[in-house]
Amino acid sequence: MAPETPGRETQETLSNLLHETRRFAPPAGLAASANVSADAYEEASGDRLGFWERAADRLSWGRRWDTTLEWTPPFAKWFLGGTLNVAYNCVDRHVEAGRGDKVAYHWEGEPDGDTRTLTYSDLLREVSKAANALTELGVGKGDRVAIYMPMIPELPIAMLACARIGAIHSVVFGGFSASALSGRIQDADAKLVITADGGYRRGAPSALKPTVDEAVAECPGIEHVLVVRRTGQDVQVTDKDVWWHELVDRQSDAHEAPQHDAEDPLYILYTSGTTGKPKGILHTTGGYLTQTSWTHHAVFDLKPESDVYWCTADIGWVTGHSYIVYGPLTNGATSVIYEGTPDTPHKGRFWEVVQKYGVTILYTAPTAIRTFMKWGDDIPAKFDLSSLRVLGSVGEPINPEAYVWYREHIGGERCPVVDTWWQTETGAIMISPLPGVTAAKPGAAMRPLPGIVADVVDDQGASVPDGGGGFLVVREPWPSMLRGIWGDEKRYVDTYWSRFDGMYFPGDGAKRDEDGDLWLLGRVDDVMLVSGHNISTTEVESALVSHPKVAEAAVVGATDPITGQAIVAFVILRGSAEESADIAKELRDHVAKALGPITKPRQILVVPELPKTRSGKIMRRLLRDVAENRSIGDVTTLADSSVMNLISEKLPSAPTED
Ligand code: 6R9
Repeated sequence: MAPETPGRETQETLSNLLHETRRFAPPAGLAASANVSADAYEEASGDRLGFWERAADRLSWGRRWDTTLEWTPPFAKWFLGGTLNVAYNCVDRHVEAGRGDKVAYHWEGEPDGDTRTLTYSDLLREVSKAANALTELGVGKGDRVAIYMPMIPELPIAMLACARIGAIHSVVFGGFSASALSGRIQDADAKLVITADGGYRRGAPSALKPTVDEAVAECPGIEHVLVVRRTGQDVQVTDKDVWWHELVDRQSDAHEAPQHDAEDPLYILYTSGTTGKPKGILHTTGGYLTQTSWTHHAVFDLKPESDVYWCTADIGWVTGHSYIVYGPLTNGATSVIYEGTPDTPHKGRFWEVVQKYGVTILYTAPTAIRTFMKWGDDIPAKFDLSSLRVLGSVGEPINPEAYVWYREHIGGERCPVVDTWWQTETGAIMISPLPGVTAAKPGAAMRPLPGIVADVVDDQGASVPDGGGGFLVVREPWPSMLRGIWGDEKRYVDTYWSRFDGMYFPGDGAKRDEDGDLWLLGRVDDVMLVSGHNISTTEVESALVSHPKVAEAAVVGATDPITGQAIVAFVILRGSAEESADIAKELRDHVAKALGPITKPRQILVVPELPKTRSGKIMRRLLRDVAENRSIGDVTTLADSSVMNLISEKLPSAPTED
């Protein structure tokens, strides 16, 4: 998500307040056998393009490229003249190499006992049949296919079938409304929708097909709707509908994977941003696959023979695209896919899945980690988590306390935690520790990966010195970068490339500490201006979360007659903590002690929940509306809209600074 208006024009630098001294060196065994060692940084800084060429050579190419990078700012083309097939790289080549019996996906449905196992041979058969079915439906290279599905194996199969024939998929998260779906279908001008009757969510079947019917009624360009039968719910069958089991199951399981150009489109994925129409982020094949594959190998230290890898994201978000589907499959990984929510049928479900499959690498989001903290340490303690060896985090800044909790209660203090910064737009991980190399600091994404040139700059675009804060930028093109916004070149240039000359601006604030390590400080649109100081939401939230009674916190700046903006904090207490009368004072003093008196919140509200997007990011914009007593703005991207009522009710009674 990048901002529509790039930050506050008067912004100087972000204050650098948080001091964290804990360090966690890589475990010796992991360091000794790590896929990537410290040399990679030097190798890449000496010859960046050569480094990415070697990463691209980890893939199978039909024809090797002629030109590694053609850079006409801000338009990049990577591996020009090269041809490949993404699905071949993800599936066929492992089968051809004799690894057909290896498990690609252990799929765990939400209802107890509902599981499926797909080997690479199974996947090849299913993807080939689906590719033949798409062809029969008249879908060809360059056509757009909207995919609106629950987390079932047919979802990655549908994506890979599109990739195989060169059709461009646009996955729309299965929780979105009919109008969100029809808007995305129309923007991409898709001709086919792939969906299911429904999926399971919180213990009950939840219908998808009626939403698709409603959306498709607004989309005359849709020729067919291909429907997987998952829940067996009654569906209204229209003349555009085709059942997956009737069409796909009778197809031949032989399909020759054609070669596509390295710059042919692979997918569009819509991000909502803060305002306005969602942006259709466009990714292409060669560069995208190179970087998702290499980063998955490097950042998670994936050993395909022995690891069981689980990324808990929904495939409807970029994390699922890059780190459930494309990255892991190119590397021949064995992955877990879980259909449901972490609390169904009980709050230990994730740990039960880790124990059942012997998960060795777990990749999840800070919002989930903070929820587990809130539920209590005793829940993961009931399960055997000793198989785990690497833990990852993505989606938001991870508060140091949440990081330490994750390391201790999930990782048994033996697993490195990699905090990975990236975006839908960047396609793959950009800034992260390497688990066998980096002595990581809790809460820091540390360094740009080898081959990535990122920096922190001030308002004028000059690098800030060590110890300073400012805007995160990327100075050089990278292989998996977005190639544009579907149908809107101007918006691509305006949104990402106009704030700083010649640099990509992701919309995030960051600081570089005295050692030169990077800390992400949240969206610059959320930065608070208190008595002339730019204060990051992340730092104040992390200070709150470092209090033993707090599990989650969100802070916003509210207009204040004296200080310009004042800090208003919304906190969720840990399971074991009681809400006492003087909790607000206790927390205010705690923040002042951690970060300095200027960051002392004016108000602290204890709330049962925080407003989050459907991908789990806190929506501070809505909290600002509450804090400034405005009517609450657009809530359509909110996961649970009733949360706002619970929060608004709290405000009038909240004590202010005495
Ligand atoms: C992968 C993904 C991108 C935005 C990004 C930033 C935030 C993601 C983060 C992080 C701090 C991390 N973000 N990872 N902030 N530390 N490790 O989440 O993509 O949904 O497009 O969101 O998420 O603000 O700009 P996307």
